[in-house]
Amino acid sequence: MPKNRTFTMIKPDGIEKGYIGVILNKIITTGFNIVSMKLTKFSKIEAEAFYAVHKERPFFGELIQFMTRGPILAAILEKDNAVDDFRKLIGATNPAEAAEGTIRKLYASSVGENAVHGSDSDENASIECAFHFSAREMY
Ligand code: FUP
Repeated sequence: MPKNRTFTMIKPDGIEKGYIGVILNKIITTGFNIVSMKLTKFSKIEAEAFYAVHKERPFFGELIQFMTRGPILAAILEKDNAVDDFRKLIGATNPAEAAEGTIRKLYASSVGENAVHGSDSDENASIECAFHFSAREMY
């Protein structure tokens, strides 16, 4: 597989619980190279734009409230087959259904507060990387 890029966030719950270090260690030791990274915070308008695809879902309000309640760690990761391999590393959206050893199994507490985000396609990875990083911040 050629090298490609995916976008991730350690979400506010992961930051609050002090999991930045262990989650980054898992990402790096799995073979992902960090090409961009920043601690940042969504405004309400930004979070609504980032999650616009979920606008009509019943959990949208809760999702926006959660994603804006504290900082996030946003990063661009590079690896062979990055999008699919990162989805495997983070596990199912609901940590109760996530495979053993996955980041969500280890560090998430619920389907809403699930510690990390990972892009679900190459196309969305590009959109999400560009949402948080300018061209000169993508190394
Ligand atoms: P994922 O791709 O695994 O992050 O999951 P989705 O794109 O389906 O959902 C995005 C976010 O919406 C999840 F990370 C958490 C939130 N969500 C809920 O709060 N409740 C749900 O039932 C589904 C998703």
